Formats: sequence, C-alpha cells, structure tokens
Amino acid sequence: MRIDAVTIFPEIFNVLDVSLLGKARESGLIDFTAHNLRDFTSDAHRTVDDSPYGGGAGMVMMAEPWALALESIRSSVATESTEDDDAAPAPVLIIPTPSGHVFNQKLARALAPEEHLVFACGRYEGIDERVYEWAAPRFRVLPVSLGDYVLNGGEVAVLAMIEAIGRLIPGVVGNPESLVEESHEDGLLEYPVYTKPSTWRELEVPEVLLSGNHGKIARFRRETQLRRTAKRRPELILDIDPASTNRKDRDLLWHAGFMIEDGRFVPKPESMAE
Ligand code: JAH
Repeated sequence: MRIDAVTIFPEIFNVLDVSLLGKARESGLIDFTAHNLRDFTSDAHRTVDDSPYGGGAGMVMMAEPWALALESIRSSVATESTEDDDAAPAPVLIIPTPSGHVFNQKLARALAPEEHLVFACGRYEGIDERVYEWAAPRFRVLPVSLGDYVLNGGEVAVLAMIEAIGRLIPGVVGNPESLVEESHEDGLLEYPVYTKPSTWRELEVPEVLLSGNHGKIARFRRETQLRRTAKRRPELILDIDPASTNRKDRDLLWHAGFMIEDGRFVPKPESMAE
C-alpha cells in the first residue's frame, strides 16, 4: 500500500520509522511519504494560512498550497486516469476532522485493501472548503473523525489510522490469529486477560481460568464481555442480534438493564427496575 500524508509538521511522522510499521516499510509492504505543505507555497514566509472570510476566531488553511501538494502526489503515481480507461481507481483522500464520519474497525477493514491512501492533515480552524470541492473529481474524498474531541491538528489522528489500517495488511502483523480474535465481529468489548503469576500482590486470577474446563472458560469470558459492554458501552448492546444470544446471555442482559422488544434489545424502562 502506498500512503502519503500532507502536513506542516512532517517530523511528527518520524515515529513510523520504529516498531511494527517500520518493519512493514522496510519490507516494502507499506510505502509511506510525509510531504511538507510549506514546500508548495510561493512567498518568502511560506504562508499556509489566512483569516476567515465572514470573521471569527483563528486562521484557515489556504486552498492553493493544498491543490499544489495534492496534484504533485497525483502526478507522481503512474498516469492521470481518463473517463473510459481501466486505470487504477482514484486514491482515497482522508481528512481528519471532528466533523467527519466516525473512523472504526469496519472503516479500517474497508481501507486496508486500497492501493493508495492520501492523508490531509489540517491545523488551525481547518482547510478552505473549496479544497474538498476541487479534490472530489480527483480523489475519493473521505472526512473522518476519531471521536468527539478536538486536537490541535490531524497528524496524531492520522498516526492512529495508519496503525489501525496498516496492521490489517497481510504480512504486517506477525500473528494473523490475534487479528481473528480482535475482529470485533460480535460487537462486544473484549474479556479481561491474565498471565503468571496466578497470585500477584494478594490478587488472584479468576479460578475458572486455571480449571482447564474450556466450556466454563468460554462462558466466563462471554459473561464478562456482556457485563462490561452493558456497563461501559450500553449503546453497543442495542446493536446485538438477539438471535446471536442464548438464554443465559439474555438473562444476564436482563439483569444488566436490557430487554427484547420487536426482535431487538432495548433498555429496560426505569419502572421495571428490580
Ligand atoms: C483539529 C484539524 N476526531 C479527532 C480529531 C481529528 C482532527 C482534529 N481534531 C480531532 C483537527 C484541528 C485541525 C483537525
């Protein structure tokens, strides 16, 4: 996979030289380049921002450096595609912004088979909106949010996305089995894990995990997952298909505050509290 990032702080991406993703780059599985947006300015001060039309706080990133940077990335890949050729699809242009689509494991999986991802890292109040209009015929534009909080810029969000996507590329993560268990297919939070010693500072590993009874262990883990999810992420319980649960699951979820109505889980009304 080819990955480009456009940023005014290309050094932030030096961390990709280390660890897992660094290995994937050495082996050629991931070809990553960070581009300095200021290299696409033409004034002595290398200006990338200006005040917002209509007034308001802060500064806005100017359109022209973005167009030049993104054009240089597009023209560095083979040929520009025309209308009726069977050339490569347009690269995906991912823009981290708190107002984007939510980035989750499903979106990471959808992006992992792509040939070329381009990340546009904004700073200040954001990028001139016309850049998105300009980019739409040249890229598959995708504004994404990692969650409802504000960072100082898109760079740290891009590092997270590169790690989430990169580890799904075959050969990047050593053990594909650990990917299977982490696939989040059941929509529940993970069960807690323990390792040696079995007693640590007077704290015990749950006895069932030492029992060797694999049926009981699976049930213990399932119950911990359901209880944890109901407590920490109750909105995820609403997405569980009741057909994927057994009687014990449904009993546990009842006691955790959920019931089945019209074939789906819903919160139990306060009046039904036990
Ligand atoms: C902040 C440009 N959802 C995480 C996230 C992503 C991007 C930004 N903030 C939070 C951001 C300022 C300028 C992007």
